[in-house]
Amino acid sequence: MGFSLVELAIVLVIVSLLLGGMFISLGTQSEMRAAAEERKQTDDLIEALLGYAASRPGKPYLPCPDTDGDGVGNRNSANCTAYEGGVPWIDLGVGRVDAWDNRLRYRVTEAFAIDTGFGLATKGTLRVCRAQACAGPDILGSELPAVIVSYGRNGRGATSESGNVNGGPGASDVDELENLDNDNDFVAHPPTTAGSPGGEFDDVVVWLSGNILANRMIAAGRLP
Ligand SMILES: [Ca+2]
Ligand SMILES: [Ca+2]
Repeated sequence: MGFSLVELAIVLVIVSLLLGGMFISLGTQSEMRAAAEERKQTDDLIEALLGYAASRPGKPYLPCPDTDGDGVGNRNSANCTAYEGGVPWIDLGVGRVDAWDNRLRYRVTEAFAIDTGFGLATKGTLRVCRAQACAGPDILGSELPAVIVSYGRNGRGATSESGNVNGGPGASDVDELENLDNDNDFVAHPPTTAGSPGGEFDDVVVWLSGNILANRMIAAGRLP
């Protein structure tokens, strides 16, 4: 009794398929864990922004972006040096790097970051959309005070932990490019592969709603 060569070949094929399946699913599992970790981290960052605003002396305001990579927001007297830059992780106490060891991006509306404080009538200028064109039905949030971006597993365009800037997205990856162009609009949607309408995309984008910010400041007795 023994295996014929044909039987042996069949067994080998089955074993290799099973092993291959196992490795793929382990890889996918660890990727899913990293993505879940990242969503949790960015949610914590929004909470930290709310806490930061509530704990300012005088009227509440949001931190400035970190423009020199030391984790502290850069302020030039009352105003920020720039309104987009790194997450000021020292000021916030969270968010030094994302789940893929790249630094997180932070954009804030000028009127919310000025250290004389914002009020209940202050409006944000930032928008998050499902697509780069940001047409009416694609708008997920507008008049936003702040947006935070993790550049995802591919990390394209992100600044690494050691301060190097990674290669950027391709010319057709318009949704990821929108999250790197230093303007008021950002794109958020589930990951897509190359060749999709907005190109390859894996960024994790979260935003602070003006209404949630106002509500928390009222609840904390800091506004009106
Ligand atoms: Ca990305
Ligand atoms: Ca943009």
